[in-house]
Amino acid sequence: KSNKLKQIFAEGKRPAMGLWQMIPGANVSRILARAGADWIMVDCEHGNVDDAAMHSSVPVIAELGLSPIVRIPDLQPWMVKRALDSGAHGILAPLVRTIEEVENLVAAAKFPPLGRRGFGSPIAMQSFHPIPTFTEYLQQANESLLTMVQIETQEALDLVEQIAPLVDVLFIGPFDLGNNIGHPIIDGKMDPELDEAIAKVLRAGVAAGTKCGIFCTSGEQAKRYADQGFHMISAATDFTALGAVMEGALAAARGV
Ligand code: 3PY
Repeated sequence: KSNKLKQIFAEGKRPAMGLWQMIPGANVSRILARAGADWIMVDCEHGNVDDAAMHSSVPVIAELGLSPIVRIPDLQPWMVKRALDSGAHGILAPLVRTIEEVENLVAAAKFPPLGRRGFGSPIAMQSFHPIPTFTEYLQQANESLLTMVQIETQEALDLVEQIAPLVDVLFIGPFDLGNNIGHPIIDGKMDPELDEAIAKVLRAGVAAGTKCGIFCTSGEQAKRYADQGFHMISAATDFTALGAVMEGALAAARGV
């Protein structure tokens, strides 16, 4: 119930726009949520967000009506369990390389008989409105919680048509994808081969009926991917955005 991101996907009228949280704290989550996003990525891979910080951010985002999504640090099933038990509406797994890894992640995210997730979800249930009963949560979680993997390695790019039907979202990490296919992003410039790799992921997603997401570093870039048909796009990251605003204020104060 009330998984905003899933609802936007189901309506299919517009892309779901998100913000990226790397700085820990419920107040950071609150500011990002009130900025008007549809979803917030709580980044436990590269962000400074540990298990306790994840547990304080995820409920705040959900209570404000957005979808909290957790990027897990690595591909361990227990990380999927912690993220979903904290109340995340979905998980994003970085750097997948094999079908087996994807299948194991999906199994970790689903209750039996579809998967191997353990049941103990009173905290997770608080992330939905109205709060479901234990039975309702159990009955709805497999269908409602979103599984997402990052397509950002050569191996995952080669397998993308096979990965697409297994997950809800193929999410491109353009920096890692560029690095891993031998065309790193330099000074914000993307090689045509990286553009083609990104287009390939979108084609595979569209063919399979799987949503496609991408990490962006600016609203302008996010708009370009929205125009191309991406379904889930991040527009800014707290750490970078905060620095840019502070720098701008100081420059203005100094008249430069
Ligand atoms: C990438 O661009 O590689 C990402 O995963 C964004 O954090």
